[in-house]
Amino acid sequence: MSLVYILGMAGSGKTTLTAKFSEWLEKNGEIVKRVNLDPGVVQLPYKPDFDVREIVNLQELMRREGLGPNGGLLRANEIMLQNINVISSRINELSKNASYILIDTPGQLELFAFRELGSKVISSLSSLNSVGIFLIDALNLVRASDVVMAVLLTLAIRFHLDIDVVMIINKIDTTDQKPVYLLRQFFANPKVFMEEITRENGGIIGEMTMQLVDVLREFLPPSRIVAISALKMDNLDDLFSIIHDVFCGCGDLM
Ligand SMILES: Nc1nc2c(ncn2[C@@H]2O[C@H](COP(=O)(O)OP(=O)(O)OP(=O)(O)O)[C@@H](O)[C@H]2O)c(=O)[nH]1
Ligand SMILES: [Mg+2]
Repeated sequence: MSLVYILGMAGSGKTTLTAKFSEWLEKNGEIVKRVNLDPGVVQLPYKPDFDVREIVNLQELMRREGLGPNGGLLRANEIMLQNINVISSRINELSKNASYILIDTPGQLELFAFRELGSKVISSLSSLNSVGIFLIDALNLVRASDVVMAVLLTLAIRFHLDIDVVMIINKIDTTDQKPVYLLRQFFANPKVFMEEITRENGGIIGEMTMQLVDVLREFLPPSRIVAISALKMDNLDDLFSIIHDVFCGCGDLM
């Protein structure tokens, strides 16, 4: 049984991927459960097996307590934390009859990845095999410095949540291969990547970024680059394969 946390910035495609990847896994014979941990989502393109809105629904909460969207989100976060045992026991229950559980996380990355909620959920389920998928919108990977930011964020999430996190480029149907090229250079060809950085940023920023790249490469193992289209269900076999590699600690690098 594998627990897959689907993480990413607002609008990166978490909910779409939860719907489409679960459909893909089922077509390939897996038993899949879907969990929605976003209290603010209005409509889901999949039928959740556990929906956190049973505990707290952002729209209702805002109305009831007269809160704005940000205050509402913080309050919803607090209520989810108070109910962490319910959340983890419901997910644990689902794990008894599943080969995969896909967890769709809240729209605001920081709510799950950088506050107490995510690490509490993950540590309460630490007996289950867990991996994080960090979705990056291909449209946000146009410059080498965007790659540095994406890698930094991936590492920050990994440190905070204390699980393996793999970077996945999403919405590849909307761009050319530039995002894949840039990420590949970062891992495979640091010299070319550094040249790209120097072209983009001169002076102190360029110097700082180059030093940062050296440090990041030291802490991030080389990885195959997986670029998918959740919407069009393209390359979901690559996603499946990289998740499998994380769990078995095998697979080819690059
Ligand atoms: N072209 C394209 N659009 C996509 C893809 N994946 C998601 N989208 C679109 O991106 C928008 C946001 O998708 P969601 O799945 O709601 O993203 P999310 O990360 O769950 O959004 P929040 O939960 O609000 O942060 C929707 O319009 C999707 O149809 C993709 O692979 N390609
Ligand atoms: Mg969503």
